[in-house]
Amino acid sequence: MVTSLPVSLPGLPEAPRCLVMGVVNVTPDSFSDGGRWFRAPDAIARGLQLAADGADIVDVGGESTRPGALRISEDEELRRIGPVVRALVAAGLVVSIDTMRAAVADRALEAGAAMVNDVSGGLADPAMARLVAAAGVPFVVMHWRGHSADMQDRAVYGDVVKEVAAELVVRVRDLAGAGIDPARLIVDPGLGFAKLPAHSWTLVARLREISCLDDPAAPFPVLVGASRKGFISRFLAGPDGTPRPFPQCDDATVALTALAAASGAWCVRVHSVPANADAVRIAARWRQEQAP
Ligand code: PMM
Repeated sequence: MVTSLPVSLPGLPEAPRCLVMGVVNVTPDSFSDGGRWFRAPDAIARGLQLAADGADIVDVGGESTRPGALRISEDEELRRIGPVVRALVAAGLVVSIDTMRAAVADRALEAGAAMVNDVSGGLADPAMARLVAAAGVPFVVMHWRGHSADMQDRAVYGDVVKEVAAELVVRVRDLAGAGIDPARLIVDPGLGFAKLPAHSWTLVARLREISCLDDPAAPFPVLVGASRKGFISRFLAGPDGTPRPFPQCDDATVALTALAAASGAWCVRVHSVPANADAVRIAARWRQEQAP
């Protein structure tokens, strides 16, 4: 069992289908679109385009989390995201802030962001849980084992689904203990984060177990970030073994979107929206026929 759609989360759209979150990386070096939207006017234009293409939520991030990435300062992160969040909120978009820092989340929420997407699930900054609890906004708890600089050293699992679920259970309990209403939590398997390609494939194929964590009667909404990830580009490598360049992985991302949405994902986080927006609608129609 996964959450039945629509899911009601304060400040976020409700739809009887998987939602589409469009990505605006205000970074010079992100995994998949490095540098294209680094200047604020370009990032704002990109966010508006994603919404025009059908994104339900626009996710703004100022810090790259590509494997091996080093952290930037808080001031730099604030400088990158501030004008972009303000402009997209002013344009009426539903904005999510992708950050591991409470101060950055705070500034974005003040500017009108509707949710916090923390790839560390609140582990990187001890102030994050209190901030989110006080704000009462939806919070994405992604599975995370450490910062990008050396996270791939931690990609060691016996049973990846059981271990990711067990570690998410601990996060959910800690966050609830810090005062966050569990009904505002969204879980995310963290594809590519301390995961080898085989781990990401297993997780994306078994979203139901991630949704349910330790209680099949109380599933969580699941966010899936497969778009342009390394496990796709490596799987689609050319005959000489060269991974397929990220921008050419969008068709494959759409295929995974359809599969994730058909298995009940609440939202997919994607870099290019139009075909993914079609895919979630096709999946919803498909699911209608499967209802008992
Ligand atoms: N992946 C990236 C950044 N933020 N947030 C969530 N919740 N889930 C993800 O999988 C995720 C994320 C890295 O991707 P990018 O730098 O290519 O956008």
